[in-house]
Amino acid sequence: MTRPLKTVLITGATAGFGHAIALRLVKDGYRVIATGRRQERLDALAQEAGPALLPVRLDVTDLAAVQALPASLPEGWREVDVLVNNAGLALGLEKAWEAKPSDWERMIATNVTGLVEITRALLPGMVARNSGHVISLGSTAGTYPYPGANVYGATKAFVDQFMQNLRSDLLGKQVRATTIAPGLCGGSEFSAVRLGDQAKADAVYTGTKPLLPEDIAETVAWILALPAHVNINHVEMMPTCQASAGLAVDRT
Ligand code: NDP
Ligand code: 8X3
Repeated sequence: MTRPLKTVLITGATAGFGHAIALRLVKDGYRVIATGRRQERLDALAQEAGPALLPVRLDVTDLAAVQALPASLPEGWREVDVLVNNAGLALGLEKAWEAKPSDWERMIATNVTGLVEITRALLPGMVARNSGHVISLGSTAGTYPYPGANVYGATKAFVDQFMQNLRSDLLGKQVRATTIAPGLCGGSEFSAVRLGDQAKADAVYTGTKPLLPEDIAETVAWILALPAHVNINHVEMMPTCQASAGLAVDRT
């Protein structure tokens, strides 16, 4: 018999998608463990969401803290049914030979190592209970290359392949695995973090009608609400104003 999915842990719930997912899932009746590095943001979210949300400070690149997390959760919150691997970032848009090695290292540490380590920390409990769901944020950048996406896009391709491989490992278990791969999405801190400049970040969305964090939250809510025998493997979503626009040719 499968238990109802109840407790959701979200990484990177202090802004953007994670924040919207946390509020949406509390509204839908889940209990949410909201994590991120900025304590004041976690406190504000807890205030807004009420007692169904537990704020827990967590840097996913702090591997000791990630490994200690399941046992450090308060009584009654330790059985995490759903993990939403959302924490992640892009840094810079420079060509590969101009990019900062420290930016590459931070993207890999967060988007790849942090994601696999927290999955590794929470998956054994799901498998032991034979019930659970891991949802990870990939990106269209993991499928469609573009100039300056070098390591960021590669980390998101990793996420998608890791999740597909999890599905293979989980065959025969009642534990689901899903990647959500959005394209252009505004209303979050993503571009400000990437470009380090709010005006440049705002310009990314000028003249567009991008996806919004609430659209991602709606997708997560839909995936979780599906019957237990349905596994959504991969969702790619773009705003209507975005599409793949063909290969480029150098004619110089
Ligand atoms: P935001 O920058 O708005 O939010 C990122 C979140 O990740 C913040 O809550 C931040 O919190 C958290 N975070 C960053 N580093 C760490 C860390 N080391 N440990 C814990 N938390 C961390 O971005 P979005 O909401 O837009 O992006 C969310 C995810 O979706 C990312 O994985 C991103 O790559 C992906 N994505 C975004 C798209 C977009 O266009 N916006 C499109 C496709 C995918 P804090 O700083 O408090 O730790
Ligand atoms: C975010 C979408 O196109 O900026 O992952 O890489 S994009």
